[in-house]
Amino acid sequence: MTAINAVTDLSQDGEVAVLTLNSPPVNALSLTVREGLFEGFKQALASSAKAVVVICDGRTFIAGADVSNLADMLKDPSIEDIQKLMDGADRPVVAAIHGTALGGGLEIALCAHFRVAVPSARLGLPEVNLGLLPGAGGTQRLPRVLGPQKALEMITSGKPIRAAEALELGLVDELVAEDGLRAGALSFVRKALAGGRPLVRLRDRDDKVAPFRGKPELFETFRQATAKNFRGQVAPDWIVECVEAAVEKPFDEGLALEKQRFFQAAMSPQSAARRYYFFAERSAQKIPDVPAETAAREVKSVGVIGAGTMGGGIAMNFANIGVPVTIIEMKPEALEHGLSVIRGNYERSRGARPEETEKRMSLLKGSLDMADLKDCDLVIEAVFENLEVKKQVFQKLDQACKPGAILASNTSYLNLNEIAAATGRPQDVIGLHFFSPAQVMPLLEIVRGDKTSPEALATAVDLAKRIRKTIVISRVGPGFIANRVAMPRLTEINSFLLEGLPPARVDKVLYEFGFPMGPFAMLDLVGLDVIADPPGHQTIRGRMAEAGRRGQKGGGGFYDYDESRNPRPSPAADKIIEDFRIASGAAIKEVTDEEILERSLYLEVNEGAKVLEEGIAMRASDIDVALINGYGWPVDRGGPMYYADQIGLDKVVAKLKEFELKYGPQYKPAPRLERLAAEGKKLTGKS
Ligand code: 3H9
Repeated sequence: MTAINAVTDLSQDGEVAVLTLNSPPVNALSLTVREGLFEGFKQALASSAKAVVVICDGRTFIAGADVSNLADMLKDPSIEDIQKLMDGADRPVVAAIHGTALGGGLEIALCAHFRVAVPSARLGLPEVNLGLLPGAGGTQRLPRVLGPQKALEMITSGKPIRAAEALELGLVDELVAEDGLRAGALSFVRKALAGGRPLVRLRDRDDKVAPFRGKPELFETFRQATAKNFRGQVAPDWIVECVEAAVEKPFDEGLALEKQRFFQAAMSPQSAARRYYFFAERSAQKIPDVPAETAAREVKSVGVIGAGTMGGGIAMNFANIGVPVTIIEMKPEALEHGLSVIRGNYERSRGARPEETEKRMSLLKGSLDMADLKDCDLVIEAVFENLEVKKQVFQKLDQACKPGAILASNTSYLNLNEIAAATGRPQDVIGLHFFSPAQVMPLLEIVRGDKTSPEALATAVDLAKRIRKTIVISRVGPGFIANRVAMPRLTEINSFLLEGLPPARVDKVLYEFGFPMGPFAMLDLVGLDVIADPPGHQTIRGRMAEAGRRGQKGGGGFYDYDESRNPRPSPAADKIIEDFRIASGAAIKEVTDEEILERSLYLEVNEGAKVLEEGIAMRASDIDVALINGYGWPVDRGGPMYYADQIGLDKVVAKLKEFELKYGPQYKPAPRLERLAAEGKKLTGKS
């Protein structure tokens, strides 16, 4: 075996050269990796070997470009330099794939003549998730294997496909035994040599694209069908343009266009924000004082207290991964109703097969007796938000549950430390704050009480990954992270109305910024009666609810709705707003769209700075992860903390001071924000 460099080896197995890459964690295409591959291919092709296999050690095949250092991609050798060697090879080159062949990794594999994979492997071009498009020939070679329609779907969705599907589609030539990739690849290449199998250079293939030449309808239809999904994103349109070029133009012209678009995308603020988010999501899972090797407890069965909307949704998360759940209610009718709502949710979910619904429902057991929780490894309480009630529930849980069982509360607001103190095992008490609907929303705030043990935290993180939630760790404080940071913006809408701003105008400004909907449309969706007005302080939302306008679910809200829940302006709502404004003596103000946006967003930035100062969130980027996944903050903007850094904290603070004078003390800049601004620093760390 010859070491090519620190991460690449070249060995000879009979007449086959085996180029092995080992660059943990995911064999990303850093400069060292590219040097190893380039030099390795050069040597293998200069040797007497009759074929070359490229394979990776560790958990995965190459997972793509090194996203932590994209600028480094400009240094030679480039991926293209490696691909030219592969394309020019006069003997079979085989990519042996396990784990994930993603982005630049799949683009390297597409330059091999053949691909073999283990059944658990997945292949994809996920660049779009990072605001990018494939930049090493993916948009040109994939359509030449799959045809343009499937290639468009794969590249614009970014979703990897499984090895079995890849085999069916001809993207993979053979599946080999799960634990025998190297042997399988060698045997494949020997068969190819013995049979004189012709080498397939994808850049030369035309059969899958030729039938679509001169037919722009395919691309136009695709653009129209996906326009809404890709609202505001730059990369998807360029992907369609490049795939169209793969059909219409010679390979090298398509490649040149792809390269140009890739660099444009890489320079875009959107891609910078999405790459920031990629690492933010991963660092949010790390707890500095809980080492990664902390043993998580095994969770094989779960209990849920409360079969309401929240409890039912929580239970579904576990049934979906095959974990049995015991659901406790106080009354048989409530239990029956809760279980039937869950069944209905399963039946209505897309692509639901009756046998799947039955399988999941069979994992859910209802009970009226807490003693039935005695064998559960974890119990999540989801009763209504009342501290005394929750304390009583936890006292009972402490009696009913076995030692070592984790007792979790789904509280969205209350003091977890007080709840934990009601038990004799505060070290096992934790907050698991799901967002509604719990079976759909991606965010899970894991709330760490003062006495929560490292093992309980490690167990919660492990479990959250199993149910595929995006995690943020919060300390105890009212509203934790997401609700607390989002609240000032949602509270300020009352002032907007008092200043005479129509709900539709405010909603439009925030929608155009990238939120899925504006605050008024969101309140209508959630229900105007969900939150009570604070004592002695009536809001227009509260007044609407009193007047029977509860939102989409009944009576309309800030808008009226037709049967298909399409909103339209509501004279009745406008009258309530106007009467309220006149009664309160508030004067109409001139407010620009820019001010609506700044006031809305900077209130969140300011609250985020307070949450950081108080130590509720560990990092600014955790706040961004929480708001993106809990409140629909557009990922293309990176979240409120990142966004403020891009604007410049000095500018944000100056505006907050201006708004404080103009609109009131709610805009007073947080001390941490002022300090960072004065020091020329950023919330997200780097200055
Ligand atoms: C591209 O390829 C462009 C080309 O078309 C053209 C170029 C010219 N770079 O997610 P995990 C780190 S764009 C750097 O926790 P999992 C990650 O931060 C790229 N680092 O594990 C983490 O580090 P740490 C297209 C990366 O098993 C560790 O690896 N490719 C990269 O749940 C483990 O990650 C993609 O978009 C990277 N590319 O999932 C693939 N990937 O331990 C992005 C991961 O310090 N990656 N890291 O926190 C993924 O989707 C998942 O990481 C993967 C593993 C499925 C691979």
